[in-house]
Amino acid sequence: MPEETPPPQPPLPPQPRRDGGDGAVVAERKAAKTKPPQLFQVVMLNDDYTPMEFVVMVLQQYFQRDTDTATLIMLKIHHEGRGVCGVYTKDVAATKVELVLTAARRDGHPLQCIMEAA
Ligand code: TYC
Repeated sequence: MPEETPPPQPPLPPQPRRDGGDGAVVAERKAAKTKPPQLFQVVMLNDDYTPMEFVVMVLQQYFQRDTDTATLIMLKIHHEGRGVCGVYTKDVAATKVELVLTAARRDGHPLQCIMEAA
């Protein structure tokens, strides 16, 4: 008996296209590879000799604080022993510490300023 040819099949229903139908390739978004940078707080320490006015000036000049905020931060340091001047990426925090210490030593003050991981 001769082999039968299979009956013609109905056309397949249209398949969903992965390219939006216009042939364009769509780039799928990958998870971001970059982590947000580690942040550091610049902390100023109290001492008995640095004038209050100098500390307020430092907070205004190097940490962009207005006079009222700078005064509040200075008084907090004076009463509690330490206070946060601002929070920055590592390089910016290190530069601010350097600038503050340079200005304090230039004017003969023992002011201490450190950075610590936020
Ligand atoms: N205690 C200082 C004074 O009485 C003032 C002062 C405030 C010093 C903050 C340092 O980080 C400081 N003159």
